[in-house]
Amino acid sequence: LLMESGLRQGLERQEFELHYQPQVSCDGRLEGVEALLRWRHPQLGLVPPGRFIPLAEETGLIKPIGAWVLREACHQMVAWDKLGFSVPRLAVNLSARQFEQHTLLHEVNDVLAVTGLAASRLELEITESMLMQNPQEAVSLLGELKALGVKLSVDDFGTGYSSLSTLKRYPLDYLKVDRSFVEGLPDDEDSAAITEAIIAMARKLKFTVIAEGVETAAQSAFLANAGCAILQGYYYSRPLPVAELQRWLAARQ
Ligand code: G
Ligand code: G
Ligand code: MN
Ligand code: NA
Repeated sequence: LLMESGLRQGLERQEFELHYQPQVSCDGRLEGVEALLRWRHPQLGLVPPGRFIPLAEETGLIKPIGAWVLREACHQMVAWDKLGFSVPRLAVNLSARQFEQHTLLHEVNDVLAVTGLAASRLELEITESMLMQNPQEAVSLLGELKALGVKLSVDDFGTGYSSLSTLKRYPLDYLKVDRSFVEGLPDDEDSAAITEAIIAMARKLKFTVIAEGVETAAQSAFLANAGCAILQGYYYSRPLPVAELQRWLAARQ
């Protein structure tokens, strides 16, 4: 149903849109937003990324789509600045195919130059598997991205096979604890032990820890107490379209 030609047309017809999910510090300040891609299909309605990103990866269409995401989200940040909304940081997910490309460096450099967004306000999210596929390439690409001044984070941490000591070889700033650990908090003893251990070790290794999938006050309290710096999840807000995020921001100011 979701064919390659549909994806290509979707891009041409501007059917893609970004939703933004807030990330907050333990004391309730807005730390940033994560941009999350959706496809507003004329027949199917709002299609989540899990339904089309695999095909976009396979066909290579993720390259133009990913480039659009980066440009759109950085332009949005500057638009919020002008409107007086203070969104400190923007996180953008990268796909494996984008990460293979050397053009990524130029795309990031260009979008920062064109928009004037401070590099330190842009965070690029990569996954463990992207690091492990080609460790040498990853080290050099991440080093070059880091030299631009952008922040780097590892998404879905704990679901892959990398250890914190392996991650320390890369110039990463943030570590996002996967929501599968957060899900069981605070009652599941294994989830609690693993989450506490990850946070404690990550902190000693100077990563800033972000917890994903925080859905309850009890999870939030547990994570704050364990030393997690930044929280993201439905408890604070679902990913929101621009207008709704602006209402969310206005209500807090
Ligand atoms: O928003 P949702 O939970 O449905 O996202 C599902 C997955 O899609 C997540 O793993 C997320 O990282 C990924 N994703 C969301 N937006 C983007 C994007 O712009 N680019 C890439 N490559 N992945 C994305
Ligand atoms: O892989 P990545 O971390 O980029 O995926 C983010 C995805 O997680 C988004 O699709 C978003 O919709 C989803 N998400 C965000 N917060 C929550 C939450 O509190 N609970 C659940 N179940 N999913 C969430
Ligand atoms: Mn992510
Ligand atoms: Na994640």
